[in-house]
Amino acid sequence: MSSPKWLPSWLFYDSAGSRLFEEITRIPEYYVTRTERAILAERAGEIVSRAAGENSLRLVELGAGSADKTRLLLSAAVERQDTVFYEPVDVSASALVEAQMRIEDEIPGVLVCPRVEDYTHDLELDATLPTERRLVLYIGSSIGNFEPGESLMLLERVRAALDPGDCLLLGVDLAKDESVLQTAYDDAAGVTAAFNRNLLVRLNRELDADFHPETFAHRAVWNATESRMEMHLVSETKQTVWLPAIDLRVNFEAGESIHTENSYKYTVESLEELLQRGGFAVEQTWTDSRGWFAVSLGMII
Ligand code: AVJ
Repeated sequence: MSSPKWLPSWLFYDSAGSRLFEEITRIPEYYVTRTERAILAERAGEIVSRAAGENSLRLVELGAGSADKTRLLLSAAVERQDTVFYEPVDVSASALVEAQMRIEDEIPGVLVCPRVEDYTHDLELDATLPTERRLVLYIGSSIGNFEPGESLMLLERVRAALDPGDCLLLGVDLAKDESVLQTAYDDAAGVTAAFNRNLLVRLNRELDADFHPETFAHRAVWNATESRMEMHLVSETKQTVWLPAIDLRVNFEAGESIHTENSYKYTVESLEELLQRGGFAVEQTWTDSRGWFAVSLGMII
């Protein structure tokens, strides 16, 4: 048993967890989604024409479409060209089918070509025409869940699947006042706490475990040294949990935590440095008026 205890944050996203995250994006304290959306609403045309240059654009998204944020970019692309190919890449076939139906229905001119693939392990894209460029979207601060070394590897892998002239649009949350971060990850309505505890509910269901989720307190902590928000589940009592499906007994001291998530916060400088180290030339970075979120366009030279 590792100490301190931890669980990987991808475990959050079973169907209940995905629904809870959708709910988080709408709570008043969670500024992340609406701040990025505001940047894209203002800048979509600029981003798309910057990425396209004189060429036509094919959009690729890592993840099955961040709903209305992706729509802003697709709509901007459809205004420049008759047909826009959109390739969402996701491990979940059902999420891809849903994205395909929604987008083809809502934005005439977009043709969706879904790819069931784990982009954290390998990425293979359709070949492009000589007059076509790719714009890969990795938005929503999804990269924030990766350790710095993993983020770099991910960008290098994306880069390897691209050709000169292709672009990556990377959206990251920026470091800011601790109290803003704190309330964003520990909201008054307790939605984030439910999202965090849902991990234990999932282990109960899928591994027959006997966690009592209500005996684990939700904690959101700003780690300034690492520039990341952390989420923890803290056992309020000394207890033992049994996970029969994997034949494991786990002891908790009162006050002992399970580290469930890191959400890295960048600066414009650290974002641009990451892109450059990943092999992209930074074309431009856009932020909102408060400087809370940044979207940066990198190009393969
Ligand atoms: C989906 C990874 C961008 O880090 O802000 C929301 C997940 N965790 N509230 C984030 C999350 C707690 C979210 N990301």
